[in-house]
Amino acid sequence: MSRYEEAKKIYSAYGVDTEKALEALRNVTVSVHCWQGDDVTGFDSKAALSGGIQTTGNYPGKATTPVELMADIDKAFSLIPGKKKLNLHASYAIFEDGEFADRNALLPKHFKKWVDFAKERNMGLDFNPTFFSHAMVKDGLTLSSPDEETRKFWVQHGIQCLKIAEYFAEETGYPCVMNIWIPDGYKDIPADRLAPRARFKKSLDEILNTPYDKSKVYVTLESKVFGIGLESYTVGSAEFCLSYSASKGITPLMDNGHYHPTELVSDKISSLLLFNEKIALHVTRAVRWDSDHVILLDDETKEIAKEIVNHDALDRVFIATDYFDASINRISAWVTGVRNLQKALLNALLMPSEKMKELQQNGDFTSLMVLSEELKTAPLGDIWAEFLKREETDSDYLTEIKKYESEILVNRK
Ligand code: RNT
Ligand code: ZN
Repeated sequence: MSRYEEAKKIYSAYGVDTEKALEALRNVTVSVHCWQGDDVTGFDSKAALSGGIQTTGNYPGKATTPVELMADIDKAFSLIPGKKKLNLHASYAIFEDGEFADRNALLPKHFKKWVDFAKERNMGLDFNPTFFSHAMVKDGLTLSSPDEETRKFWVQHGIQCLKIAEYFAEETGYPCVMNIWIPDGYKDIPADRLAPRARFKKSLDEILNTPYDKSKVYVTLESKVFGIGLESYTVGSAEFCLSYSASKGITPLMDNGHYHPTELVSDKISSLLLFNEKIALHVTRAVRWDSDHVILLDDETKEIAKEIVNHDALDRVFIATDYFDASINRISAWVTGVRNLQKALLNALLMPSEKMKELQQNGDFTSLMVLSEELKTAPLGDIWAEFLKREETDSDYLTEIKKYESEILVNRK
């Protein structure tokens, strides 16, 4: 009997159908962030990464052109099983023949190459306006800026991005999730916490009052607690973003690096599911701060996956990755992180969740603990290996990536 067949029997003794789990995992789409490939640099500006986020490390071989980034995405995606979408940032606009458009003048045509890329791969695109790494970020502020010229510039950027998101959806045939995150905040204690938030609210209204097709574009709003250099105050806090999303009928987005270290997104998902038709996630790994380390198969990733699967919410949660490690091979970072998220989902799909809920319901916490602990050593790896095999991604990916590194990456300028 194959290892898969053996493992299937073990799971079936727990009442779990591994075929059903594999089928469910096959249908999960993960929106993979493009910015792992070039340390969040983008192509539209020479400005350093700003906005209180940071990549550390200078591993050789970073993509510096659209052609390189696309090649690296292809390499990574060939080693990642399951369904993928590509998540782009506005700063990844591709200009041709010396043409240039600033963020407030970006047009769909500046993303045509990405659309072609996605269509050739029968893949959807998600999008993000880029409110950082730009000269018009004044005193760390964008949509909440007291300077009207600055604020208007960024409002226009948001409006242009909505048009681009709509274009993505129309061209690819897949809905586009457009996520708004602004870095705005203060290093030190503000005299007025209200006014910046009022301006942010007004700016969001101005962007979202522009008509767009809500069946094609899902606008999400991502909150945060603090950034580097913005330690004391963040305009787009959790309360602001949740309240705004609810009032405006857009989708809240939680990034699990954006909360106090003892606060867990896994505990927040159920509440949001009760009040929202859709919710969105940026899955990352925060080490002491929003450090955006590569996702591991750790307890919180598993618990996040469990909360999605357990509540039958795979079709209600937009799952995206968001991390950027420049200290290791970037393609390996991509592949390892996305695979770990998928492994966590598989782990959740392999739980007898109805039975476990029943034990809780009946107050049998003894049995629940024993079962939960037993499941931790069940043969997840054999089911995962079967998934890779069926998806034709069961090669030794590290060897492939090392080969790509020595043939391609190290020769980059
Ligand atoms: C920053 C947010 C945001 C960014 C990307 C690049 O703290 O997590 O999502 O990481 O937009
Ligand atoms: Zn994020």
